[in-house]
Amino acid sequence: MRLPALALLCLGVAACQDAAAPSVEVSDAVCRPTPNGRDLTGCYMTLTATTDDRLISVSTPAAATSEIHEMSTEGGIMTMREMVGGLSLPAGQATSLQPGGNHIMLMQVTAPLAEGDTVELALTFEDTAPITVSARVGNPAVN
Ligand SMILES: [Cu+2]
Repeated sequence: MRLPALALLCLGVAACQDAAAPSVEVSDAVCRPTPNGRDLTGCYMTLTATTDDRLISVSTPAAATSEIHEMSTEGGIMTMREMVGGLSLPAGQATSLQPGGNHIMLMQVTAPLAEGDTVELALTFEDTAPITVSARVGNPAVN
């Protein structure tokens, strides 16, 4: 008669372990089109991690180089630069990459990106297993 209780206990533990595995939810992934022969563009998305994590790097077949950029103001001029150590993702908090702020920069884009295209972005995190997201090409929603 003890077997059913034991089986239930095991199920309970398995469920707990699944829930505890670090994961990141990605939504609203979008890359801007590359008109006029430009070979660089910005991508944006919202990331929510279940545990404190960091977005370490991004890669895509659509561009030779991808970097995580932050905006900063130096001498009154807005510039962007690669984020040292990646993007911090506090647990349970939606972290947005958006126009005018942090973004993913694709450089040396291999082919022009037009509205309606899709860009595969491979995201690497400190703790969470790598995730590939399909970003639509279009204009990001402005908040
Ligand atoms: Cu940039």
